[in-house]
Amino acid sequence: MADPFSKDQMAQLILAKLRRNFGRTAEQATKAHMFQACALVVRDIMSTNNIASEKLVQLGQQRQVHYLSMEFLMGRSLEKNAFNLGVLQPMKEAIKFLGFDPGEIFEAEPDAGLGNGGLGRLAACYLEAMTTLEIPATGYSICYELGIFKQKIVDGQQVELADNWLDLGDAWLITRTDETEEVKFGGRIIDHWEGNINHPEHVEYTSVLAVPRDMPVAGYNTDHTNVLRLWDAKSPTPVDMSLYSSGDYLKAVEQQAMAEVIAKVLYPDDNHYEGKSLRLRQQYFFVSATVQSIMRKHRAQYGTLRNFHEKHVIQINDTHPTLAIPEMMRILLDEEGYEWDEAWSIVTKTVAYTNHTVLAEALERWPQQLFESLLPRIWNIVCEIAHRYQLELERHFGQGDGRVARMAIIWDNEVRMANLCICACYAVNGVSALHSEILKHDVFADAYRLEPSKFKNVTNGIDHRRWLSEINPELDKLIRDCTDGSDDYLIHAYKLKELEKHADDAAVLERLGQIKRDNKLRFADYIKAESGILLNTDALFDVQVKRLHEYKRQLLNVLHIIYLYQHMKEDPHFDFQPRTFLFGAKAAPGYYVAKRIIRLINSVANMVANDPACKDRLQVAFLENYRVSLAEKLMPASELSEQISTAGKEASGTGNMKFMMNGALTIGTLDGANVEMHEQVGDDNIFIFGLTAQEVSDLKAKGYHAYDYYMNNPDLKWIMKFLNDGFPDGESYGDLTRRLISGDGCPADEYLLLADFESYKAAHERVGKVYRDPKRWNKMSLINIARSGIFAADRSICDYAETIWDVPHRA
Ligand code: 26W
Repeated sequence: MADPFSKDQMAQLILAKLRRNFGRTAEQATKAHMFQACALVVRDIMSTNNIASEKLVQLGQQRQVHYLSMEFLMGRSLEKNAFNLGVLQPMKEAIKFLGFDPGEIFEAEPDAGLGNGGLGRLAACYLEAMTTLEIPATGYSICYELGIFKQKIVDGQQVELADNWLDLGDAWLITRTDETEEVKFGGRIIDHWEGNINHPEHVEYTSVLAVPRDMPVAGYNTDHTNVLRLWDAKSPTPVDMSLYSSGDYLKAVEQQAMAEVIAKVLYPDDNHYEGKSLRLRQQYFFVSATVQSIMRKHRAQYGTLRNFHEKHVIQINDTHPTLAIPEMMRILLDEEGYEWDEAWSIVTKTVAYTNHTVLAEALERWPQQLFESLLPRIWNIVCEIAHRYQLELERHFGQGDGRVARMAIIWDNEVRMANLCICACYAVNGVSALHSEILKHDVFADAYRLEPSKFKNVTNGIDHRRWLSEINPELDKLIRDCTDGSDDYLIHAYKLKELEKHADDAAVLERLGQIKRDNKLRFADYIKAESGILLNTDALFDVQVKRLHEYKRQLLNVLHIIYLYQHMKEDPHFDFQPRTFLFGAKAAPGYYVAKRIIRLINSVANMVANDPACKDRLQVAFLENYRVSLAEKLMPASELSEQISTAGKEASGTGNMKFMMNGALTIGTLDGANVEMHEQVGDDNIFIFGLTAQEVSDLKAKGYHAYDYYMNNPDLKWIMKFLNDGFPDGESYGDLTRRLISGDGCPADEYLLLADFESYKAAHERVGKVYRDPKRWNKMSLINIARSGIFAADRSICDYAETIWDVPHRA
C-alpha cells in the first residue's frame, strides 16, 4: 500500500480540486462541491493505482475476469473507497478542517442506483471482493442516465420519480472516448459465398457509438484497483447536417434521439420479463461494445485470438448478457475469419452463466421477429447454434423426444436465452445450495442429465467491509476487541468465529445489546428528521425490506400484523412483545398487485398509528424509497429479519446475510440461503417455519385448496373479513382477499400464504418469548454474527475463482 496521506495533504488536494473544477475556495463551496472535490481526490488515487494494476496484469499475462451485468447497484462510493484505500480518517479530518461535517458530505452523494435489487447489488459486492482479492476483473454495464426510480408515497400509494444520479455521480466517471466502440442495429445481411465460406456483409444498418465511462473501484488494503465500465450511448453524427440542410430536421434529431435513448433508463422490472424492443437494444448494445473492447485489446497484446479463452473468462449475470455468445462468434467468424468449430471452441471455453431466479415469468424469451429485424446477423448465428444443438440433442435423445423440444434454443418463434446459455457456457451455477439443486433436478433437469459436470453451486455473499465494518462501527470495534484486536477479519471473514468464545460472557453480551439499542436510537433520529415518524425504540424492530413481490410474501407479514391487532383490541391483556414493524419495498411500476400491497401496508400503518390502543405496543411504518444508502442505516438497527418467501422461490437472498452480520435474528422459511444460515446456526438460533421446498411442490402436485385453510381457521376468516370491510382511510382490499381465497381468475393463493400462516404465527410467538430474555437474545445474536463469515463475498469469489474461473487470488 502507498503511504497514507496526512490531514494537511488531504486538505490541500481537496482545495486544489475546488479551485480548479469549481473556481471556489472552501468558504464559497457548497456541500455538493465539497463532495465532488473529495470524490475527485479519491478517484485520482484509484486511477493511478488502476494504471499500475493494468500494467502488472498485462506484463504477467494473467487471466482476467469480465463480469457482465445489466445491473450494478453500487450505492455510494466516497466513504467506501476512502475506507478501502486507508484514507478515510485523514479525509474526515480534512473535511472538518475545511469547515464541513464529514457525515453531511457523505450524505450529499447520490446512490448510484443502476440496479433493481439482489442481482445488481450482488454484482457490486462481487466487484469489490474481486478487487480486494487482487483478481484482475472488470465489470461492464450501461451508464443509465436514470437509475432505479425514486419512490414517494402519496396518499399511501407509490409514485415514481426520475433518479438523475449523474448530477453529482459524474464525479466518479472517467470518460474514455478513445475506447469508443461502434454497435450496429437493423439493416440486412448480404451473403457473399466464396466456395463454402461465407463473407456476410451487413448493410443499411444504424450505428450507435458506445463510449466508456469508467468508474474505478478500490479494494481493501491493496493497491490493486479494478474498474466498472459503464457504456454510454451516443449518435455517431451529433445531428445529421445533410438531413438538416435538406429540410429533414426532425429526422436528423430523431436519429440522435434513437441512439441516445438506449442509455436513458434502467428497466425497473425485477424478476419479470417483458419483450420490449428497447431492452433488447440495451442488451446487445452493452454486450457488443464489451466483447469488441475485450477482443480488440487481446488482439493488440497477443496478435491472435486463438488463445483468447486462456486469458479471459466472461461471467454472465443471469441471461441478460447472453448475446455475448453470438457476438463473440460474429467477431471470430466475420471479422477474424475463423471457421465455425474453432470459433465455437474458443467461445465455449470462455463463457460461464449464473442463474438468479426460477420464476417462470422472469425467463427471457425473445420473439423471433423482433430479434431478427433488430439483429439480423446475430439472428443467423443463433439459428446456426440452435440447429447444431438440436442435432446433438437428437443424436443423444432421439428425434421427437420431449427433451429436445424443452431444451431447444429457438422454439415457437422465440429465442430462449437460458437454453442458449446452457448450450454455450462451460459452467452453469445457482446462487445457494437449495437453488442449485432445484436447477439440477427441476428447472434445467434435462440439461443436467446430459452434462452433469457443467452444473455448480456458488452460494452468494456480501461485502462485509461495507455491510458490517463501515455501517456498524461500534460492532466492528466489539469484534476487534473480541478477536485479536486487528482488522484481520476484514480480509478473513471466517475469523468472526472467534467472537463465539464470548458467547457466555455477560459483559460482551450486554455491550452487544447496547450497540443495538444505540443503533436503533440513531436510526429513529434519522427517520424522525426525514419523515416525522416517531419510532418506538423500546419495541422489537421487526424488519422486512426487499423488492415487493408476491413470492416474497410481504402480504403474509401484513396478515399476521392484522391478527396481532385484532387480538390486542379484543383482549387488552393480550400478552405480546411490543413490536415496531418496518417495511421498505419498491414495486415495479406496472405490477398492480405489488402496488396494492404497498397501499395496504400504509393503510395498516395509519390505522395503527391513530389507534391509542396500539400506543407503545404495536407500530407499523413504511420506509419510503428503500435503497442501498437506507439499507446501510437500517441493518445495524434491525433485530428481526423477515425472510419469509415461499420455499423454493427465493434463489438465495442477500439481505438475509446483511441482517445476520449485523446481529439480527432471522424468522424465515427454508428457502434460498436461509437453508445454509440454518445449517450454520442450528435450530436454536433461528426461527424457522413453514413448508419446505419439497412440501410445497408435493402440496401443489396434490392440489392446493386455499379455501379449505381459510374455512378452517377462524383467525384467517377474521383477517379476510377485516380486509374486505376496509380501513379508517376508506380503502378496502377485497381484491387481495379474493386473490388469496378464490384466485380471481388465477390459481388461488399461488404463494401458499394461508398454508404457512399458522406456522408463521407460532414462530412469531417464539420470537416474542426469546426477546423477553435479553441475555438469551443477545447470545443468539452473537452466535449469528460469529457464524456469518461464510456469507462474505470474499468466500463466494474464492469459490468462483477456484471452481469456475481458474484464476489465482490473494490468500
Ligand atoms: C428480465 C427481467 C428480470 C430482471 C431481473 C428478470 C430477473 C431479474 C433478476 C435475476 C432478479 C434477481 O435480482 N434475482 C435475485 O438475485 C439475487 C442474487 O443472486 C438473489 O439473492 C435473489 O434471491 C434473487 O431473487
